[in-house]
Amino acid sequence: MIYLDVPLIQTHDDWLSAAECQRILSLDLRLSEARVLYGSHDVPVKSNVRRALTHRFHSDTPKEVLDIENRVAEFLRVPQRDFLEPGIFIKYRTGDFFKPHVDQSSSREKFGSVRTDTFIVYLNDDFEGGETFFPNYSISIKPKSGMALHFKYGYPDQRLNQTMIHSGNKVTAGIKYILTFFVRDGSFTKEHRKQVFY
Ligand SMILES: O=C(O)CCC(=O)C(=O)O
Repeated sequence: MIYLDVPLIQTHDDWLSAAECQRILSLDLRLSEARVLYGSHDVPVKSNVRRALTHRFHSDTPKEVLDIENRVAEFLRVPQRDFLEPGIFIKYRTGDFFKPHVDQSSSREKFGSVRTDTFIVYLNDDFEGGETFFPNYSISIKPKSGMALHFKYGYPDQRLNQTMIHSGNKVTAGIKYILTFFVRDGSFTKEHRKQVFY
């Protein structure tokens, strides 16, 4: 369903099957408290902007997740496979949240590229709260198991991109699980991977 054309906000029902969601949820992943990059030196800090547990896939990416990464890259027609950052698994416990923020990274100098698109796959929906909300457009996406959310902010007009503020609303009961992918406008190398925190 297209919620907005420009900047694009679109969902795709049943992007993953129930069995695929289950397979990801049953992976034995090492999770850590989410951090964010802060300040002009991109220092990783625990932040009151978000509370969640995350796992960023690196060289140990299980085949199930690699398959999904490849599908995301094909689906979004990224010009090169490494324009897609490796996936991030996010677990929001009851009370966890991601306050309004933008996903663009300010680090073109550090990474040689910036993010242009976000692709979120909701892995379950047996919880309350946890909507993805775009306050500037009053668009609220209610997670559905297997559904993907794609939104863009790689337009030439930076003011337009800045309107793509969004939040992961507080989970008020149960646990929410998602996979998040970011597309960049250039290669994201193994060296870059070591420098990101999420
Ligand atoms: O959890 C959500 O619904 C949103 C996640 C998010 O904002 C992000 O990963 O940038």
